[in-house]
Parts: sequence; C-alpha cells; structure tokens
Amino acid sequence: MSIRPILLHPDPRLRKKAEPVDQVDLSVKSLIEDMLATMYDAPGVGLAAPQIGVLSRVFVMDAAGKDEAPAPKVFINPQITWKSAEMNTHQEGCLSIPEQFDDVTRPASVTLAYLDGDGSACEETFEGLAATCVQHEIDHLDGKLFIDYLGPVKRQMITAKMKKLKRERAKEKAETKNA
Ligand code: GNR
Ligand code: NI
Repeated sequence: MSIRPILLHPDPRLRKKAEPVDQVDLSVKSLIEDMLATMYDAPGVGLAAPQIGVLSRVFVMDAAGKDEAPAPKVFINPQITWKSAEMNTHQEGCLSIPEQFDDVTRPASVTLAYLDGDGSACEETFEGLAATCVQHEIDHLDGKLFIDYLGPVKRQMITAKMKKLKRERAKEKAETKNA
C-alpha cells in the first residue's frame, strides 16, 4: 500500500477520458488500496484514478462526517442512471486544484450503477455532499474539472494560479535536491 503523488492542474492526464475496468483483479485491488491511502492522507472526500495518473474508471469516496466512523466506498465503471430535476449548489474544491473553491450547481440527487471493490454490481442513490462528490469524481473519469463549470475569467484566473504553484513546487524540489 502506498500514498501516490496527486497530479496538479494543468496536466494533460487530467483531461483524458479514462478506460473502463474489464476485470476486478489483484492489480485493480492494489490500485484501490493506494487510492484510499492517498485520499485519507490528503485528506479528501473523494479521489479518482486519473488524479494519480491512472486512466481507469475507478474512484473512491468517504463522505462520512467528522464524528462518524470511516466509510470508505469504491466505485468501478460508475454510470449515472438517474438524476433529480432538483438542483443543488455546493462549494467545491479539488485535490488537483488546491486551495481554490467555488460554487457549482448540479443535480441534488443521482443514482449510480457501478461495481464495488469485490466486483459486485451495485445500484445506489446519493444525496447531499455524496451526490455532489460522485458527480465531481465521474467528471474526473471524463477529463472534466469543477472549474469547467465556472466562467472563463474565473477559470483562467485559477489556472494561472495553479501554473504559478506548480513552478514554485518544482523550484522547491530542485532546491532541496541541490541543498
Ligand atoms: O475533497 C474533496 N472535497 C470536495 C468538496 C466538494 C465537492 C467535491 C469534493 S471532491 C474533493 C476531492 C477531489 O478532488 N476529488 O476528486
Ligand atoms: Ni477533484
């Protein structure tokens, strides 16, 4: 089990469509272990495989509250089979776009068909933060980021900030190596 580096926007791997998983084998189970460890370490409410550079249709989520027991959930090949007409606006953030938050409006409730970590077929309806999160994660599997829902000015501002952050991180890394 290992904590993997999370890719930061802009990165071409965050813009690709991920491929379906054809078999929930040991390599997929190992990927899931790494994704859960990486999500809890970050910490985040969810993490999609493309965020660690793996272009497979897998995401993990734990939407339990602070005072609740951990509730790790695994989603393989998720598909939205129903969306509520009712919409909900939630402030979103993303581990690939650190420290940037903005409101996104999405269906308030969605039903997903997916395989769980054992490869069993499941169908489940989500609401509240979990509904927002599963839609945010499925977007990652399609190369989409929450900033794509914002206007072009906000999106470009955030992208410019991220480019600067990435330059600073690269510089710090070079300095520690040369120290
Ligand atoms: O940790 C996360 N919190 C969050 C808050 C509101 C809406 C979506 C999310 S997902 C995010 C982790 C992440 O980037 N997942 O891809
Ligand atoms: Ni994200």
